[in-house]
Amino acid sequence: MNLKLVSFAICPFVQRSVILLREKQIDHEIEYIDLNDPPEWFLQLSPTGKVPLLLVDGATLFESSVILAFLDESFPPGLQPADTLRRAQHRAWIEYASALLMAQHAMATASDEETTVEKKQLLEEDLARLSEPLSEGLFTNQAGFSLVDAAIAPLFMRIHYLAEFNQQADVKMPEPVRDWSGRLLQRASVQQSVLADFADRYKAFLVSKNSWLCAGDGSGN
Ligand SMILES: N[C@@H](CCC(=O)N[C@@H](CS)C(=O)NCC(=O)O)C(=O)O
Repeated sequence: MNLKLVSFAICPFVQRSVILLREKQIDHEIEYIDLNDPPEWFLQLSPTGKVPLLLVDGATLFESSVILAFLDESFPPGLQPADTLRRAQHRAWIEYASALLMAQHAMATASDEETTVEKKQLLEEDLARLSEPLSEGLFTNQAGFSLVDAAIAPLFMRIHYLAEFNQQADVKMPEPVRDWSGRLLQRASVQQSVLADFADRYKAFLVSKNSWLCAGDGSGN
């Protein structure tokens, strides 16, 4: 199978696929595009105008959660639960992780202090909801890594870097969620899922969006 992932260097949704490709050691190519000036061929292929796209022997797949499931099902052993209810629950929490990514993006790109504080609080409330399913072991499987892990790790990475850029961005997480984040950020597939200069690129992106947290001297003031 010939696989080409169409990427934007700091996109968390693309990063999910890269994590899984690395976790499963699947051969693939990556093509980076500039989302500010997307090439015509990309606009022709992507119905939503968004990355990731996975080109599979020339056919086009879009939506990161669909790409994750496709890769998992095509390259055994599978990481999804065999039980249909549990499998559906994993899918549901992957959707939830997408909403969390949007909430974190809203906080990171807020252009004033008041909005930043408000968005941070919303993100913290949403993160707290992960505690219960996590403590019940919903996301664990025999392989020690699930598609929920792949879907949420990019969120934890952005939360981590944003707090490094500005300590006012330090997001409160219940202990089980913080532990989960720590475990995932240690994982080789996660660490190797971004370019070496990811932190610089992420910060430059936020500055370009007029982020209050990344303004000026980096102190947020
Ligand atoms: N629901 C999509 C979201 C993907 C997404 O939002 N990608 C962003 C980059 S991180 C994008 O391509 N944005 C371009 C645009 O909205 O025009 C998925 O999970 O694949």
